[in-house]
Amino acid sequence: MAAVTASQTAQTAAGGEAGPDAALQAAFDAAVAADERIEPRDWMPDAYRASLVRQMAQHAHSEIIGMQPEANWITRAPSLRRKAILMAKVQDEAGHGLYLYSAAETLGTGREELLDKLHAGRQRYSSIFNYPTLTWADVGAIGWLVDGAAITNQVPLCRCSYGPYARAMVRICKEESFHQRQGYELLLALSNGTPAQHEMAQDAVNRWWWPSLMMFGPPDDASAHSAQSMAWKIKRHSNDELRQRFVDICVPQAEALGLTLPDPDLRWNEERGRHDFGAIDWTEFQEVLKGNGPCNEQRLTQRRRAHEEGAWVREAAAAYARKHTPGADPAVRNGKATA
Ligand code: FAQ
Repeated sequence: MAAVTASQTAQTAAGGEAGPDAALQAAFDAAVAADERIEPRDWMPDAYRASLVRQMAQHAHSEIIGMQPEANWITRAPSLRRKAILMAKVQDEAGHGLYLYSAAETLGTGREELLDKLHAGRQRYSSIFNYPTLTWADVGAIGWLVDGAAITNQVPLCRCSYGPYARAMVRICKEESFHQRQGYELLLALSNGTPAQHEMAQDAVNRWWWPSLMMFGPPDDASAHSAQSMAWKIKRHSNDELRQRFVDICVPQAEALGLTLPDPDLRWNEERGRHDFGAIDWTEFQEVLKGNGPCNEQRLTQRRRAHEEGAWVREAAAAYARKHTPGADPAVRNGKATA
């Protein structure tokens, strides 16, 4: 909303009949309708701000908790090449978390507060990261399916109405697309390998397929936030629409991989021009959201431990920043102060 800041609109509105709030709301609505970006300095409704913080925090938390399942395999990667790729990928996910926490901070919510809420179990992260990585093939299945689902969901977020979130997503999507390809390439190598390797790849796909479909969220008729988020152009498509898009993308890719998607009801529907697919186990999804998935406890415990063990890094970085801040107390700059 480049042209209208909150103070400008308030001044204009002061002389009008509708009052400042109505004028600010009208300017915001007009900016959203015109597909302009809302920027941090712009006025926005409290509920829009709160919903963005909710979604962006959940997204940021997913990126950093999402490092855990694959990081389990860094020490056991089967070659130096695979290890280097996996380390780079896991590091990218940390970077995505940082972009997203920074973007959320532009809404006035500090990352310390968001992390405290995550650690206290008061904010969510994606259900998908509560499943275990049992074999090396799971690294491939995560890249192909989990990163693939993430891209399908996140490419439309590059056009999100909130500028900092949209811009963060552009960069994230470019990196996720490499992640998806590395997973696909890994699975292809296993699928074309020995019978045992092929079976390992198939087993991983069998376990990750349904949880990947759940990543898109509850069905549209049970999605509490979709209608409002779509009206605000935070979300551009509904959960079911993106899930369908993902299924349609995956079917030919699975064929090319020589792997079977574990759904007997999956078939092309000529009339709809889309694939029909089987019923998702929403009870399992709700249980995972309640904290009862196979790895919920392990993931949060590990996250809290990593945060505690990283306290000295945060303190050192803050001390370094203070020391190099122009105008800081010279004693602090010279490292003589202990505060
Ligand atoms: N897991 O009303 P809706 C990644 C919650 S990043 C957990 O439909 P909304 C990269 C939802 O928060 C993956 N909770 O909600 C990577 C809400 O709860 P609340 C993360 C879920 O926001 C790859 C309630 O259910 N991506 O994978 C889930 O309109 C590999 C009602 O749902 C993003 O976060 C779920 N799957 O739509 C990293 C993308 N689904 O807040 C490492 C951005 C729903 O009322 C390795 N987020 N819930 O307590 C979004 O697009 C949306 O937030 C949705 C949910 C689509 C996830």
